[in-house]
Amino acid sequence: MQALIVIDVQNDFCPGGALAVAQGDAIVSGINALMDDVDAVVLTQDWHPAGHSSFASSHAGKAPLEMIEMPYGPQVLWPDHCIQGSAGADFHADLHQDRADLIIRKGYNPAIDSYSAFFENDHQTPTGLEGYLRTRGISKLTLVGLALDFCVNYSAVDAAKLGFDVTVRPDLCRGIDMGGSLAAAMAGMKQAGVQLG
Ligand code: VGL
Ligand code: ZN
Repeated sequence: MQALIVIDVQNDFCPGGALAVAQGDAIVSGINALMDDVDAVVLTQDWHPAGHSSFASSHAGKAPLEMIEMPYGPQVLWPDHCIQGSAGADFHADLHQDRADLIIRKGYNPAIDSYSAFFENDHQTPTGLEGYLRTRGISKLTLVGLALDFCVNYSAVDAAKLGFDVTVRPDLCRGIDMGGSLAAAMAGMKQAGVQLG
């Protein structure tokens, strides 16, 4: 059984959004087409409470893209984005969200960011997605979406570590690419046994 995992194809990560990824909207039609080829479609949705600890605005004197040290390790600070219930947190209007068997939300814990669809950024707190996939007998995953160097990367590496057979389709992803993050992510995914392409 094979699942398509669509990472964070939300308005705030598309052009005009609060944390826009260049050409983030260019992948939507290709993702929709891929939904026909799989047994299950899972969407992830970045879903932060206002004042989330990953927002630069929650830390006096800090600007977006600066780093801070959190109890669980270094954390990039972001502009306010994907606030629960906001238009920015909605899926891109053209994404076939009605095709989703499961929508998994992440980043709702005020104190911990969650890039990965499987674990929060403490690398310990599970989202429940692993159990969902295993109990449905799904062992093969194709990951697409936003952003390639953050949430797609963390999700793919965690999935490979958990023993899933993981493919990332870089043509159906777009990246943020800050300070070489895209090249590092590609190398890290390859190292973890993720198939790219
Ligand atoms: C993401 C930064 C902050 C992502 C989410 O979806 O890649 N990046 N929140
Ligand atoms: Zn976020």
